[in-house]
Amino acid sequence: MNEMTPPKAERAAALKGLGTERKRVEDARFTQGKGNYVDDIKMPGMLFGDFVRSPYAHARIKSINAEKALAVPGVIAVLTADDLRPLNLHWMPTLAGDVQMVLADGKVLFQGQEVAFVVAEDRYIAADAVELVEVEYEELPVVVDPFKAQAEDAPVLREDLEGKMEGAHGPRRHHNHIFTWEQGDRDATDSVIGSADVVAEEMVYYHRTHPCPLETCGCVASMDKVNGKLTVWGTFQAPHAVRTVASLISGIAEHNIRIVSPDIGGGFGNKVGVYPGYICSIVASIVTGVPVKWVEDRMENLMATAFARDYWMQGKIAATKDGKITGLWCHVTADHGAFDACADPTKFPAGFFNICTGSYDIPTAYLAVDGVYTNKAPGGVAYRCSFRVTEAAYFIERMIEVLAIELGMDAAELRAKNFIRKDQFPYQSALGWEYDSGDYHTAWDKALKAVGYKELRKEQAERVEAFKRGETRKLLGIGLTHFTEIVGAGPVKNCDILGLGMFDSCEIRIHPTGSAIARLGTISQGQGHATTFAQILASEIGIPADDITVEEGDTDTAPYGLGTYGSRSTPVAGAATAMAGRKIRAKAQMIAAYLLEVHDSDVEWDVDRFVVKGAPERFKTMKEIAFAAYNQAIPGLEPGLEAVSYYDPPNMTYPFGAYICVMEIDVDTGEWEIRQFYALDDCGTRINPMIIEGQVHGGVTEALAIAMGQEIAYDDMGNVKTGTLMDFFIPTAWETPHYTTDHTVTPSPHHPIGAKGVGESPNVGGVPAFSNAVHDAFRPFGLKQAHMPHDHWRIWKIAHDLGL
Ligand code: PCD
Repeated sequence: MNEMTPPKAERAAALKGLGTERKRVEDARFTQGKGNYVDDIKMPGMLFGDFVRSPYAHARIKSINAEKALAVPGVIAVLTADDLRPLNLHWMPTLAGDVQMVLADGKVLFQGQEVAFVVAEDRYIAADAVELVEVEYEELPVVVDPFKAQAEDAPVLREDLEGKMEGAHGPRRHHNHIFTWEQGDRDATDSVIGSADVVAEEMVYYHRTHPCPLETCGCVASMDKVNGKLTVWGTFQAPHAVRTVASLISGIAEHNIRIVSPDIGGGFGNKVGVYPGYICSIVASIVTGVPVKWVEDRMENLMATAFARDYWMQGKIAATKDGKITGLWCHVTADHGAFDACADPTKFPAGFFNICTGSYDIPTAYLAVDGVYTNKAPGGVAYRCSFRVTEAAYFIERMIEVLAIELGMDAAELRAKNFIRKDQFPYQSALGWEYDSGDYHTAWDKALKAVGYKELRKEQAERVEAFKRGETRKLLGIGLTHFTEIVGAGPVKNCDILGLGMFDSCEIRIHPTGSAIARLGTISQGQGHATTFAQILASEIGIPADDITVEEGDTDTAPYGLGTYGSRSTPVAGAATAMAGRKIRAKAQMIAAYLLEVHDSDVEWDVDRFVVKGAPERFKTMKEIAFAAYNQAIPGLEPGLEAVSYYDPPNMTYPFGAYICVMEIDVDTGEWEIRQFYALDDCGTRINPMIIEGQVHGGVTEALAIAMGQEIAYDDMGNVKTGTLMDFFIPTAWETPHYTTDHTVTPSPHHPIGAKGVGESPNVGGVPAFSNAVHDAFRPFGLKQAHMPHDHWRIWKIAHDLGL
């Protein structure tokens, strides 16, 4: 190296690559109000659509009269199912292999269901006209309870399926039954449980909730009749999949459809599914020949688009007297609402719920999930969760607590006794997964030490005594959780959605002056991909992250990929980015060797350049190589420096974490206060520690919301009781506690840079940590199980029922 060459560390720091707390490049526009969201898109002559929605949860439609609405100046059209029928678009396929009404066809099945679509010159005219559409309903009996839905004499909800006893996931045994999904060994599990020293049994309910992103769902559809091209800007978490499905449904050739996801104000799984609003806007634009915008309001979002959870999980867990777990049995009753529109990979109708053996070495297990129709909104999305993983983590982390009570054992000790050991990885779970890597004991010990676990238990015991003596009315709960996530779907061999294989992609173009653009098949909704993917690349190709543009979300320019959800971007598209970077580097090596007049194998990589082995003063930087790639004739090599990688991951990644919540509870008012929240995450190699911390803060706050108050609740008539933000709990700075974050690093052995996902982990681990804290506070007084959300009233009720 010559004297002018800055030292390695300095050059590496200038790249702002892996492990750097690089500031988010997207924030310059977000903090200045310069983002470009769907509702910012305004086009000449653009029309607006708005829905007439059903006030009833179950009713027959006798008639729809749009005369008065059509008489309003500025109203262009009112679409009903009858208008869509000739196009065969009055029903649409769901992601789960079911079909769903686009507009009510003969009857409605949930409150808020789309009945008619009013198209008008502006949004306000459309909204006024919605009020004037006269719909005559005949009420039908309503079923909101998934157990009652399975009764012999329960009303038939899906008349379109009558007599169809074969569903998308096997046989249906009742008119409101969707599927049964079984995993594991039933007989062996029955026999282990039948002969165990100790068995704990519990019904664990994870209530219905909703992702509720800041920006609701919406789109602008624009059919250009001159060149035959349909462009749709929308809040899509998977733009390429939307394009393919739109092409298959509409018959428009795929190259004539362009799907663009502009900036997205939070997704959280809410923006994975396909909603009637998209179809109606597209049809309206094709018919009118002008762009049509549809953006739902907050109440529509909460009532009609993609709910999450609603799982009734019956469990049995068996152990020896000294606390070694021998078996796990689980039966889930899954309430899918009126249509099965669950967003899961095709072969997994209950998502990855079979990760429910958690972090524990459980030799024998059995799981059955029954999907059921009710008069509720469809959905079942992965709200900050890799397809039903939060339900699974909540289930096992509650079962462990219940078992600890049964055994009279400390719950931290019970966990440590049953963790999969470091030397057991890769670990084959009883329900079918191969965990890639983990070091649970190290994380657990670090967490317990960090919060001062032993002292906390002592304090808790003293508190109980003081309570009994009448000296305090506050209890102390210590909520423990050790979770294992499963993120990064693929592999294509077992993961697809509607037949589309779940790989992902990255395409890199190096410009002659040594800067670059990378395009990916994923789409950020706030995660900061433009920041972090440039960091992966900077470390791979030696070009500063600041000189790399990352672009996602436009199907005309980005390579095909399956999008962003299930924390799959880092495990899949992140891997593609590294692999494409390595292809760039391989070509750069040949160019450098040519320029340096040595053999390819005589140069070696050094941060941002190739140097001649043994002669460090002779080198070519990536900047020089990029220029030469375009401007110098190199024998045997094409000009240019570009690469693309389509990455099909060999396995998922298995991030994990140890979360501990210390909570004070006032038994007289049910109020809670979080004294301490400790979150240790292990997501393998960390790309940007600052972004990871932000992800953890956001995810734990959503977990706080879910565990402590957030809920989509229905009354017996099927009315949504929590359809506004007055009733649906969103934590503000006031309720949100201080979080302490921590980490260990156990790289994924199969990921090119060893990274696992992290975005969902805090939600997966957070919910059981909060809930277990509530349960733990009441454990000394005999509480075994109480349903979430633990709002003040429900907590007061626990205390009241225990006679406190
Ligand atoms: N990272 C790092 N490192 C590591 C990992 C990771 O750094 N190791 C980072 C990355 O790069 C990014 C983030 O972090 O940036 C995240 O990642 P991930 O985990 O891979 O994930 P993604 O795929 O990207 O994303 C997704 C997620 C989800 S799924 C959700 S729900 C949520 C989360 O993400 N969402 C959201 N987060 C968030 N954030 C925000 N801001 N927003 C939003 O929306 Mo689902 O399934 O959809 O339900």
